[in-house]
Amino acid sequence: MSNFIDRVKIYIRSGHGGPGVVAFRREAYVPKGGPSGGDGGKGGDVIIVADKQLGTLIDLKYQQNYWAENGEQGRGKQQTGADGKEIVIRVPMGTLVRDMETRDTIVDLDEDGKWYILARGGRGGKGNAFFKSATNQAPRHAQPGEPGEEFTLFLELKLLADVGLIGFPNAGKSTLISRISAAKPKIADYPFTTLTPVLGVVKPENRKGFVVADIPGLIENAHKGAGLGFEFLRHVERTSLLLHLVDVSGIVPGDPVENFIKINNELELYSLELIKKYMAVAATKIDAAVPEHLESLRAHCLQKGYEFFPISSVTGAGLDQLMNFLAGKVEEGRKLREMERKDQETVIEGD
Ligand SMILES: Nc1nc2c(ncn2[C@@H]2O[C@H](COP(=O)(O)OP(=O)(O)OP(=O)(O)O)[C@@H](O)[C@H]2O)c(=O)[nH]1
Ligand SMILES: [Mg+2]
Repeated sequence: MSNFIDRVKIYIRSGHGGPGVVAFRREAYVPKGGPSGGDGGKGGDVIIVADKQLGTLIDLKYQQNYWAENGEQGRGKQQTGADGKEIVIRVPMGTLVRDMETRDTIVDLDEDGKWYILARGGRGGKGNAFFKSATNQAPRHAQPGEPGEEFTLFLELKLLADVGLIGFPNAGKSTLISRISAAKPKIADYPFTTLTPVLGVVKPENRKGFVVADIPGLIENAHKGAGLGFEFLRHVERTSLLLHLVDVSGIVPGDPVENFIKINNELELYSLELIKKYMAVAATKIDAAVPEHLESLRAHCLQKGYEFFPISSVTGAGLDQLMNFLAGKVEEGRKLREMERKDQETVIEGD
């Protein structure tokens, strides 16, 4: 099994509250002491937190049960029992917690350090000291603790990146990310070299950095499961734009324009949201280009209104221009989202 796991099922249970107790003081020379039974402790919570150090849900594949401790029962002398220890589940940034049955999203852990209480520990029961009153000086009852909560959850990781690389196997996606970032994915001249997504941070000079996601190649009929199917497209769903890489060197079989259209059809079959995303096109391997391929792709992109970048990850041609463009687009996207967020806030304040 690969180390990259992006979907897991887990079982969680918060701790039960400890029961309150019935006890009476025994003191020298006091024939009958008052009620002194303490309250039970609170059960432990189950908490989930996003950790940017993590990149996979693999740990949760091996450990699927998360039970927090129960609260202790109350003690004599009006002492409260100890609270049960909480459990903290650490997951990669970008993990969505969903209800197992409905698949509704319970929480989106989309920021480092963001946390959420998945199950609250039960309250401890009151001891008999609590029930002492003017009319009942010696209550002989205590409360049981509240039960904890129990859930089966579905965790799904959707990586957070700004730019998603899309293209046929061998289009040169991994070579590009290895050239523009510190990421070092495997590169080879056979299809499906990349089997799991890889993130790389790009930092062009004088620009804000951004994150690029390299995912396994797509082929025609991916929607029917061909190749690696749609398995990894969820990891570009949250990007602000897509960069579609098209080989113009002839290493990828077929006509580049037809290849480009084939992949776009697959994206559309995957989700209408994805195909609506902004897309730019990079013609790859121009150091070894078949001139007609490069020109027919350029003409198609011009006609369809796609921003077009001829590049070579070997010689570095066109890369600065492309990185500048991507940095600008990412920044635009961030500003737009920031504005949308502010708009929403004003609406809430105006309510
Ligand atoms: N001449 C030339 N070859 C390139 C260039 N970029 C990539 N290649 C070669 O193209 C082949 C495929 O490159 P990869 O980067 O592994 O392609 P990929 O798109 O990641 O492929 P998958 O992981 O299989 O989807 C490798 O043999 C690379 O060396 C380029 O700019 N010029
Ligand atoms: Mg690759």
